[in-house]
Amino acid sequence: MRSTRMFTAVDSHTEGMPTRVITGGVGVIPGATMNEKRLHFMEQLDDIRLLLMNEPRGHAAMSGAILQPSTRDDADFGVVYIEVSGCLPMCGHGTIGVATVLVETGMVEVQEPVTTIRLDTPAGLVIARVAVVDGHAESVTIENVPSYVVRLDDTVEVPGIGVVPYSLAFGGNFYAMVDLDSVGLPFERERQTEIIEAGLAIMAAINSTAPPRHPTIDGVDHVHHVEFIAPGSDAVLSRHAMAIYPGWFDRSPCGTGTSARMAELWARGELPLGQDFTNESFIGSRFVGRLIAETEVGGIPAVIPTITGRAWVTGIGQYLLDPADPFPTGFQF
Ligand code: PYC
Repeated sequence: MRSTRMFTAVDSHTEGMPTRVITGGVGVIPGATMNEKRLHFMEQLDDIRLLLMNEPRGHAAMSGAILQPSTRDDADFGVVYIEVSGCLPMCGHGTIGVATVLVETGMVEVQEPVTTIRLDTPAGLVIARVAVVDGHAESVTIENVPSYVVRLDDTVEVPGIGVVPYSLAFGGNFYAMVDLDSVGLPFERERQTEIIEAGLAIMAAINSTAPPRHPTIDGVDHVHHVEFIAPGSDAVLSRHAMAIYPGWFDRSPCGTGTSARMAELWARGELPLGQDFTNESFIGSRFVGRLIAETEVGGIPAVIPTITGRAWVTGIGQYLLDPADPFPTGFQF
């Protein structure tokens, strides 16, 4: 067996969505902050993401997280999120996966009933509180970065669809929230191809006419997620199909998307602080969110969300690159 690269990983899934936690093989990514590391990785080391996320080692909806030393004194680990579409500033299901893996593998000192892990993410400090019973990570509550609304009840002209009403919010990534009814599609997995096509068209239309820009995080300046809200959803229980660039659905209820949705409901006066909000994914798995504080981001009113979900370890792997492999960066099919 020959290999020019070897990465060690602990694979997990969070409410159905994979997180491949890379524990070795990348080295320390240059950068004074985790966002600088993310930007450096995207520019100089993206081949690693492609190798680990694309087929044949990954698949079209693959997602992961690279562990790094923290760049801040108040955090235990740093994280660079990777997925098929690039490097996210923050990923909720991925953070729940990372915290579960750190506890289950003993990479942190485990305390019962709660192990607190402070994570340095490109979007800011995220605190994970892991509920531990008999050494097992039962669930994880993450305290996310400040989330805020960019626009409420705007419209965008989408080629092939027409005028689409949407709201836009940030919860670690930017999310366009669109009622599925408004694009004439039912909340049915059989219609996933049409839903994805509508999502990609809406992202492209917003990005070409009115792209958002985070006021304090460099390089966070586009929409790659459309949260299609199912009929009957409200500020207590919401169901959605999360369409993600370049063409896949989140299997989990999407932690950063749930945060953006709670920021939207709060801005509408429908979700007060301290009230549970259940968000259900396209496969029926659930996160429970809650807003715990008001704050601001670059002068914009914002809220601090928490998200609770579960993750499970699915495997431990070593991913290799044979020098003769004809697909050193994998491929998408
Ligand atoms: O859980 O935040 C999330 C997420 C983002 C993309 C896929 N999952």
